[in-house]
Amino acid sequence: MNNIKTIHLIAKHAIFFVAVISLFIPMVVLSAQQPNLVPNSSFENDTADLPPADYISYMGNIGAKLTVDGSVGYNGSLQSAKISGATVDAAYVYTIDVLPGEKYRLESFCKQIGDGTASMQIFWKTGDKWSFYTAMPYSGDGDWKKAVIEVTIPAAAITTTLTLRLHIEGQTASSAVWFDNVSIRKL
Ligand SMILES: [Ca+2]
Repeated sequence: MNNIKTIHLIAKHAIFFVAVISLFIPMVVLSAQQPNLVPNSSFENDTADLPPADYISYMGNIGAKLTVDGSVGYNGSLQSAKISGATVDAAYVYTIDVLPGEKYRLESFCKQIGDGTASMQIFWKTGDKWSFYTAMPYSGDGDWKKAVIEVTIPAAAITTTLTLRLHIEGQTASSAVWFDNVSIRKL
């Protein structure tokens, strides 16, 4: 009887041990990647048909519409950030504080229909001066495309912000662009 109890006890502990190990395996895998500094990066927590809460919405012309689309999303997700009617230009803007020498990787997904040039752009500011700019254009064939930029903040910078712009210019009335799964990660 005691032997049976002992076997049950060992079996119980073995199951608990496996369960604990299995909890740690995903944490070990995830720890290889730095956290995403963009909150609500898939726009799933936003209210559809309103501007995304965590971004500044910029529009260069009256009539541009910048709202969360509740029926379109990257990789089967339900929502994304949409821009339409940007006959001049428009953008979703997100800014973080950074330090000299730091390295960042920025990613986003975009799809567009109709006319217009969509891009993911980054700027940074040293004091009052915009000191750096680069862009990664998307192609406009209606499929989701990924844009990636890796950048190192200049060692000479003193007070610096890094600004991400999800940008579109030159749309016609029937054109639309969607952005989703935005990330800024420290490398
Ligand atoms: Ca999404």
